[in-house]
Amino acid sequence: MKRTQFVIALAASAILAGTACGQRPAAEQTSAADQKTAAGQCTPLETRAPNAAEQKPAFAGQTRACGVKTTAAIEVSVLAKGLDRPWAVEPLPDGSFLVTEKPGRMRIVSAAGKVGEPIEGLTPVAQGGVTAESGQGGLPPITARGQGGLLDVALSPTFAKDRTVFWSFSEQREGGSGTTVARGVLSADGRKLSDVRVIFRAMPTYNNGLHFGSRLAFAPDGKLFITLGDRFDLRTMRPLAQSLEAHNGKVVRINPDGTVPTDNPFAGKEGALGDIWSIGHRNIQSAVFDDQGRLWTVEHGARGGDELNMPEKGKNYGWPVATYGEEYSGQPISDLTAKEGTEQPVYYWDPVIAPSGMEFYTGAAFPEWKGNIFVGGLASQRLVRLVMKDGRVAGEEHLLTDRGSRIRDVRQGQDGFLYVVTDESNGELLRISPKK
Ligand SMILES: [Ca+2]
Repeated sequence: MKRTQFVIALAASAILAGTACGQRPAAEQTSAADQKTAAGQCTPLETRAPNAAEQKPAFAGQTRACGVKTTAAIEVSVLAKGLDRPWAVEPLPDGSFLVTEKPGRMRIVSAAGKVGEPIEGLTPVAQGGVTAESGQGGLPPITARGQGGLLDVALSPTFAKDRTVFWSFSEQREGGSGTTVARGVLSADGRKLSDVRVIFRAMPTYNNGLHFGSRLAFAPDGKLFITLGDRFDLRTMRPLAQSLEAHNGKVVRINPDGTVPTDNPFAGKEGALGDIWSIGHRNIQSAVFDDQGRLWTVEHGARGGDELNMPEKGKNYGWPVATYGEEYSGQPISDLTAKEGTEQPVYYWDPVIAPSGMEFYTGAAFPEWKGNIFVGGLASQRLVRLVMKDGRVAGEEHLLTDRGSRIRDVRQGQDGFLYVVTDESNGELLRISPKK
């Protein structure tokens, strides 16, 4: 959008909003919100009582940030519908979108919103917990059970040259399932994947349909980060989030060919999986790199305790030994919200947003959003906008609250608009653009 058009939109929104501060330019608006945070004088967006009322943040601004408001007028349009539980949307260089559907299909949605046929060559879908035979080319089947299915998709950083895509799924295995990542080459016409091969398998295999993770994010240097869940079960699986011998509750870092980078924190260490980057996570379905090359993640808490983290090499993010929130039963998870040797979240939510999908905004369409983080909300049925300042959350806004849709993923298109998919059986691909 040209600057003059933006100013007109801004002025229009100010009139519509009718607020005293609505007439100030966007940049000034953001700094005003920041000043309020610094002075501790603001109205937090969250006004409901926390589940774990006795827990206190470790520092000011770690939860319940100031409510902020986008000044530009926003237009939300339904680009496509009829998608079956879409889990990921990934903008392609030609303006179209790769979309995954949890039951086991990947499709291309054109820039105009036309939903394409399922792409051929993906792994077959196993039915209802039955161990299925390996599919075409000996590839493992996807199990679409519970939270499992076909999950994230990411383009190779060199997609323009090699047309390689990466995707995560819950794999049907002997004795259960586990998160697996595969790669393949998308044909020029976008109809078929070839040269498909598995590059990562989260272990151990476990027989349930819960907490698979699993976002894929490429670092600026081309390393692939995979975020994983703890597989939920309190006695058998959850404690493994602290173990270096299991992938439960980890962020993993690998080369795009599946090999382990030699500079990983536990590479070559006895009794540790060399692909582990960080430990002590619950279930991460949101991950993105910012413009400084830093990884950000948001993980699901239980009842309270969704967390924004910036996972660093070899560090421990606490789950389940030190954490905010409480069990779904109301019982404590841990007596501790902080413990030596574990990292504090940058920010946490109680009550939760139920996070899935994440984007770091760099576009020109909404200048006031530059450097903001967007997170999808499932149970909360909203798109969460976080204004960041010096590595902390300085303001929070909730968008799309009037639609009643579970937001599964959010990505920025090359046009600087945001694209969102909703987790519904008649799922939508939404476009968020400045109002003309
Ligand atoms: Ca944590």
